[in-house]
Amino acid sequence: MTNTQKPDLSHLWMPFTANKQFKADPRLLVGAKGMYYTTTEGQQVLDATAGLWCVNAGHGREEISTAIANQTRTLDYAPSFQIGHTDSFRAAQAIAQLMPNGLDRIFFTNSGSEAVDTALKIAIAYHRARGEGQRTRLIGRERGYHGVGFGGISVGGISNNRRNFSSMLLPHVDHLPHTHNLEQNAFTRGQPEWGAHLADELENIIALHDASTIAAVIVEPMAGSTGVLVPPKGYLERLRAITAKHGILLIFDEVITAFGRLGYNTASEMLGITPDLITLAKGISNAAVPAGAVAVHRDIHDTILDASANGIEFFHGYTYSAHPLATAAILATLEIYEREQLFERARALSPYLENAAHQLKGRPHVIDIRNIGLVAGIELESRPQAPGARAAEAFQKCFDKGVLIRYTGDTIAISPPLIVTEEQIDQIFDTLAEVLTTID
Ligand code: PXG
Repeated sequence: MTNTQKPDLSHLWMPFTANKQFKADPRLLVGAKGMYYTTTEGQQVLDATAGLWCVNAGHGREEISTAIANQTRTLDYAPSFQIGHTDSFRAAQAIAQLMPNGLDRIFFTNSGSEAVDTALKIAIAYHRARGEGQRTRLIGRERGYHGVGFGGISVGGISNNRRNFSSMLLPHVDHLPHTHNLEQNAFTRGQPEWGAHLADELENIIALHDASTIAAVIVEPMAGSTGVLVPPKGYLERLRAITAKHGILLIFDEVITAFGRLGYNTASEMLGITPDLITLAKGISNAAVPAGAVAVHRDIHDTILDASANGIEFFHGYTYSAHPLATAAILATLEIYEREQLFERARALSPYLENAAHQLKGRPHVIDIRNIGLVAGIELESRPQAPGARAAEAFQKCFDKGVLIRYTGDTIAISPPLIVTEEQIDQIFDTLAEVLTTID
């Protein structure tokens, strides 16, 4: 069967997809290069979402493909426990160099979900190593997305992801309020002025449970999956101050925000806030091979290692931690980011994207526009009794017009590869503007 013939669709149970609907009217991709996907129909579709927020250097990068191909010929696989391969150390060093000061110990995973669960475990192991084994409580945030492991959905705040498992989530988890508020912040460009005080809710949670029971707070600096929630000015700073005051670790889930999405190595760098751990995935390998990691402050790493008399210090890891194909892809990807100065490019383009996005104000159904770095969220008013339907229709119509957007609920998220041009940004928002006028 050639690649362009349509396969039998019945066997694949698709993730986070309306399977029945999709299979009745499938959209199938067979190729990708630069800013474009190719469909089975031969249509070129502009990728306004960098895949799923992950193909930051654009598709089909030869250097990455070559590195992966060479790697699979020379060392296809190396066990990750008790023995190492040279590029795993090089990749860890290359990642560490992009992290905020001190967060230079790297634990490899294969996905963002695994990075989150790893980070939560490290936080708990750290407190135990310090003789504070009672610090096991974890604090997440409403509307947070931290992947789909049991740890991730427990600290996460997306009720659709939690409902089926509500009686089996991790115990001793609390949630901060989310920061979304249309009355106060609708149509803000960049970080809203209103909302820093919402971080003070952490003091109430601490007062309730006592700091001595709390291991860590985990938040996305910019919440992507839930619909582009930009942190209010001062909000993350306050979370940092409160966690530091009470000896609680702060984990930034930067699976989306790291590697240039906001125009910097990390959101931490952009905002000048240093958490204790950072979770990474997606752009780390340009999504050419599944990969993830946790960047850990060296003091946390050293504390856990020093607490162990001998033998394995941390009973955790994956068959494919630092898989040779992943480390090859990571090294090649980070080299491209550096050589092409793609994070600087994203930073320089972000005012252009901001302007283009905010041009949609006044278009039918648009009740908010949010942006930060090379990300924009356009929130549509939901149809009565049919939340998500309007954005779904916009998605379908944009796709038919050759632009791939992303939606969650009734918020459209735009997050193109960092190689996007101004003309392509115009095409994305012109298409959206046109499509919005055709939707009830
Ligand atoms: N943390 C964050 C902040 C994420 O955005 C994960 C963890 C989990 O990563 P993995 O690699 O296990 O999927 C994510 C994933 C979307 C979308 O369209 C976002 C994600 C995944 C799929 C779709 O918003 N984020």
